[in-house]
Amino acid sequence: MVVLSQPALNQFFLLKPFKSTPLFTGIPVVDLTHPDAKNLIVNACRDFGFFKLVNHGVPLELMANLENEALRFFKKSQSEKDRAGPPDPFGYGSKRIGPNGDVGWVEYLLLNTNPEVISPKSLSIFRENPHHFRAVVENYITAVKNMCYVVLELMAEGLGIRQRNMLSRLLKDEKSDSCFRLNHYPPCPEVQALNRNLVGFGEHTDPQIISVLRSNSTSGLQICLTDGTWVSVPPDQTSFFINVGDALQVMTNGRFKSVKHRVLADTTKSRLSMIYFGGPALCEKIAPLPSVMLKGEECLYKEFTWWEYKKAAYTSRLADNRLAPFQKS
Ligand code: GA4
Repeated sequence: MVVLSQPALNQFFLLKPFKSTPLFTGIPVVDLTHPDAKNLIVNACRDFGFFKLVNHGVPLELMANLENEALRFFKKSQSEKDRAGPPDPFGYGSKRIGPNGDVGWVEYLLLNTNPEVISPKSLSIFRENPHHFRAVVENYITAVKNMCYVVLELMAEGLGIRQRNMLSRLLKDEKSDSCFRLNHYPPCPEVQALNRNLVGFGEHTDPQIISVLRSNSTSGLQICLTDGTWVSVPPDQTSFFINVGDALQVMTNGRFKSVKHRVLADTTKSRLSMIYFGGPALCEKIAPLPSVMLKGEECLYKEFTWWEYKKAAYTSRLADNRLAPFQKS
């Protein structure tokens, strides 16, 4: 990534007056092997829309292998990386996020995880990048998906849904519209002198059902608590961080909140994160699940297909409330 001068940084990236956010010690931690995991998950999703998952069973080696391959990719020359872009939406992207003018101090690879519709661009990324990049990505995603099914099944149980696979089936569907993102936030020493924060990835909620994030040990991730306070998430490279997405907020009729989050770039250390976004098939109807609703409870959202929601999402800016048009007045 090209190092920018101070005026250029000001021009392109949202620099906020520096406000130090201490590492927050109150992030809920869920041990996947705990006998009460289902209730811990439900409470965390209700109170934070976010939790840290430990004892998850995904071999740490898979994370390390992918981190190495990703770093190998991001170390390539700009022109080589650009050959894997632009992101449409899949492929390599730098600084520009989405199609509507959002920018951040980040470069990334956005990949489709559905083998049925894996885009030619993703295939060419793997062809041009040997060292088993593809196998390493696939091994990681397979393990994370399996873990995610367990989380969603416990969640369904905790919500009192009789059909355990009510949520996990959406991701197990071979047409599930899930994707995977590798984000690289290079260090930016220039910003230290400015006493400002440099936005790596601006505030947003994830559109899908659930997101599973793993990062290296560089901090930067912040979440917005229900009272509107932003707090920094202490990094933990051996654990996963789980986000509730917009679709799950709708399906639980607002019991779970999709968590607003953002990433600030670091002045000295690079941050590497890998995120699996579990989404339903495009034709899937999203609406509050009758099995979570109480007798007489009003639906807060209109029914829509995942395709309708995605179409609207891609006309939005990152910070927009994408659920607003689907809310019942
Ligand atoms: C946010 C979550 C995922 O990173 C993502 C992003 C997507 C993109 O980068 O192409 C979006 C963004 C995300 C939400 C609104 C639209 C679409 C950029 C953007 C401005 C891959 C996703 O699914 O939605």
